[in-house]
Amino acid sequence: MKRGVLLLKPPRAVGTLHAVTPILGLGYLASVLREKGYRVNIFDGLNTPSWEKFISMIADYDIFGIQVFPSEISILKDTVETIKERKKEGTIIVGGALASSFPKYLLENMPSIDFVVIGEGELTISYLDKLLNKENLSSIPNLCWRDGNKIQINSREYIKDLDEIPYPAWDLINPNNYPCAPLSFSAKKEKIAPVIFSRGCFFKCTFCASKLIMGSRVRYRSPQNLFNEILKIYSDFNIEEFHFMDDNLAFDKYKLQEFCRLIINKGLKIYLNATVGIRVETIDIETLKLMEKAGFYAVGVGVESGSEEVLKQMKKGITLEKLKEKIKLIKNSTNMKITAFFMFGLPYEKPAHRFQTIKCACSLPVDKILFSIFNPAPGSELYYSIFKSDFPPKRILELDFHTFSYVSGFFNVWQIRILRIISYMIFYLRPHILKNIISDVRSPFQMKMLMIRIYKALFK
Ligand code: B12
Ligand code: SF4
Repeated sequence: MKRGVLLLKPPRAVGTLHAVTPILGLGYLASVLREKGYRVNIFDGLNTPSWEKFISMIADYDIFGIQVFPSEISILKDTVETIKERKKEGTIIVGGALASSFPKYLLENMPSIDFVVIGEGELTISYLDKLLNKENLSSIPNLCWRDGNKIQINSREYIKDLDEIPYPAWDLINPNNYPCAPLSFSAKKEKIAPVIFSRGCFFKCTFCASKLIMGSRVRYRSPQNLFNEILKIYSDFNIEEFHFMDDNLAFDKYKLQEFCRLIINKGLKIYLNATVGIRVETIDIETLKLMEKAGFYAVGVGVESGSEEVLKQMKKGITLEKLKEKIKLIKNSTNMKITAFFMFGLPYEKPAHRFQTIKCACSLPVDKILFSIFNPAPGSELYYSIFKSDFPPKRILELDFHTFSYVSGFFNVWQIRILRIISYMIFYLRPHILKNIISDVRSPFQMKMLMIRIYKALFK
């Protein structure tokens, strides 16, 4: 057995984030490392928000792989310092959304970090032996490292055949050890497992930086590969509900249909949720009917704005008319619950556009709406146009993705807050919508998460 690796997400109090679900990315990396003979463990600081517990684990490991999100710069600093104080000779590798956006910044400003990995980590981590021996580092894909005084950023590669990577180490991210706090808030079952069918997104929305991690070429696993994984989780862990983390699950409707047919033919009784969202242009009645028959009970749709002009400016790649038509199609041909996602405070948005958005949100035949506050995601087109030469911005440590870190010229913070509260009230204070939300609460923990979401929606 080789040296021990601890993969971790820094500890964070419940309530600082709106969802706590098995940490899929680290699950994938753990499997690859196991195949290479390493002893691996995962500490998910979102599920176990305890610094004491994290500190007590450090001594048992030599290599630390940390996942960080865009707003976690200061928590990352505390985490790497905590590790280095207790394990001087330990190797620290950082990956995830923040690492993919600011590799150079992290290596320049945090000397305790040994390596940064951009994009998908499986490829890089499979060379861990070489990496630890500092052997031909320039040949390791997606690796960022220090070469004397220079920072080297190796070429980026994406996994070509997703069926070649092993399933996540589900025993280390066992869904039974997680509370019922999915991204979508609601679930049919107490325990859910996140799964991902495709990686990458081909669209170019100006506010989004997803391609920095998974690239712009959409790659799917084979439907059989996904189906087998679901069967395994179902039989090994007794999990009957699966939430899709794909940026665009329906990009290839034929793959989605094939997966649905596998479930239907097997007669598997499971619940499925396209929680992150589907692009609706590919969706037709046949696909929708198959989805519902296979167990999909909810889908998310990114509408973003009620203004045709704003949709065009944000390069959404679809018209409002088409979005409305497809949402109606979902509503009229299935019983699936629909959540529509909107954005508040985009730089293009003038006061009239905001009112169009509120009007549109309240007129759509959907069950839930979510108004995200626009924050310039590091790496997105808007991020570069807003911060221009100041990159990464001096304010990087202040970038907080839960409150406003950027306010466009047309609204001040209070105007956006009040408009958001009013919009939520208009939408949610309708008896049939309220009844739906209340019936989704299945446990005291879920009630707590609902309260956190309401608090954030109103005051953050
Ligand atoms: C689930 C999810 C969450 C969950 C995470 C729960 C969890 N336990 O993982 C929650 C709700 C917490 C969350 C929050 C946010 N999220 Co989020 N989230 C996702 C989502 C939908 C799926 C993540 C996932 O499981 N992917 C599948 C796995 C396989 O990929 P992965 O996690 O990225 O891991 C791979 C690589 O990143 C890398 N990697 C990851 N960690 C490590 C560690 C090491 C050591 C190494 C070497 C490699 C490595 O290798 C992994 C395997 O390939 C993605 C979209 C997507 N499709 O990925 C968005 C996404 C990651 N989120 C995003 C954003 C913007 C946010 C928020 C800022 C949103 C907000 N306004 O609140 C917050 C961040 C809060 C914060 N703390 O900063 C963006 C990031 C964009 C960017 N580049 O900045 C994404 C890409 C969505 C998008 N389309 O824009 N999110
Ligand atoms: S918002 Fe969705 S569709 Fe647009 S680029 Fe990002 S992942 Fe793709």
